[in-house]
Amino acid sequence: MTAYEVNFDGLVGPTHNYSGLSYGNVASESNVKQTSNPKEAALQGLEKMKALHDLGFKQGVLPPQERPSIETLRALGFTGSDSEVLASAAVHEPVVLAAASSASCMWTANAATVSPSADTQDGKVHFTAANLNAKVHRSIEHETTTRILETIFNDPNHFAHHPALPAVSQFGDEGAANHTRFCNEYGEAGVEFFVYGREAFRENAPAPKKYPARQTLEACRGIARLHGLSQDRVVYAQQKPETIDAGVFHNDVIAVGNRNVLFYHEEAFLNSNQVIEEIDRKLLGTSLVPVMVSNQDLSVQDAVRSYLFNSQLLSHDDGYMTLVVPHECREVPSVSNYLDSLVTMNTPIKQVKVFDLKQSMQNGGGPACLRLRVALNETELAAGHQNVLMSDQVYKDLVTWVEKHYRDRISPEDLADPSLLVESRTALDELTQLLKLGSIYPFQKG
Ligand code: SUG
Repeated sequence: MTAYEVNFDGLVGPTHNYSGLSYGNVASESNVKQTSNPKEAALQGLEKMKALHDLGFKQGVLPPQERPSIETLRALGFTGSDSEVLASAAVHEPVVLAAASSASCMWTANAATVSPSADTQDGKVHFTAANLNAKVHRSIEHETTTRILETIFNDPNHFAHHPALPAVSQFGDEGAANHTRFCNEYGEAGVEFFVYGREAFRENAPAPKKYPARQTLEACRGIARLHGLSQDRVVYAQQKPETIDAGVFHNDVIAVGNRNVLFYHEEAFLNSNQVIEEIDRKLLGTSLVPVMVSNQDLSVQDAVRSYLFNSQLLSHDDGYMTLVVPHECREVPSVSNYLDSLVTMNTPIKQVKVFDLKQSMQNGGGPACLRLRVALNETELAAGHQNVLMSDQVYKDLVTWVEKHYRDRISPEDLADPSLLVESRTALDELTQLLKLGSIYPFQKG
């Protein structure tokens, strides 16, 4: 049966802002307190979705979450009306208000880990929402993420959902940003590749010195067990600790894989050669094509600055691949030159497509951060919620919706504005009707 990779992009929420909440994420730290433009951010994201849909790729959209999260603020002891809760948080704990207001769920590569049915013991597609417990503002995403995924993939004959792993640092999990699947065809059994930043339970194991390693080996193993993956087709690899300290807070900032291709930087993994050999050995029906970028080609610093590896590697029917990169790749000369030579090399990557995603990029989110990949066969695709799949009409409706509800500037002080909460809820309520999702947000449940 034909199977596809469907990319589900996160729709940027109405509170998109720059609060510098992600220590270890260079862009987030360096753009703190800048004025954001949520309208532009959402339109940039939608443009990418529409362009990939127009190119014939399967594209879906995931709705943003309710922000500011009054629920979070109340759980931390703020009381009174919703406006009073906001006002009090702004005075007493502005950082907590910023965390409760972040639109960070737009980076759906961190929403969950997904294992296609061809890889799992029970033949279902498995989803585990990521606990994202390394950062306060992201740790509040997973409950709603699970609810949204259960709503979209709601047929128990085909889909299995697991709640996030226990939210402690030993099981820190950042979802698909650290997970790649290699295969011959999407519908055939593949190799699931889990990348972690540290081991929680082994003393003196290598770990970064400056920045946090958000993902643990123990979390990866837990997910592989939950999803019923065969150990014969799972590979674990550790990120180089120095690379995390250079700003590579997720593996998808230094490597991207699709089908039988792994595009990666020399400094991505500890024991690179072993890792490549193991993936190749476990891969059925094809051989791994490693496309390594060396230090000589490009420094890790330029990779972080440009987000070259936070690209989407997309397969065409004829076997060739397109690399979807952020515009910043054309602004860093070493990267731009590398891209020009890449398409002439003997690899399946034959085309580069550039997108302006600056609003998201300034928070450290490139093309790959904005999408969650779900490989589905035809039956599974038909069993999912159809109204979140991109079409000319859905695109038109969403652009109109953004134009109607979103602000074109948000500065840090605006987060305390009670009308931002009302605007956000009004917009989300209309969105759930537009996408026929029913009640998925706390405010809709009363
Ligand atoms: O978790 N930035 C996100 C970016 C996530 C990128 N995702 C992937 N690499 N897959 C993060 O660090 C910044 C929010 C702020 O500072 O306001 C933020 O959360």
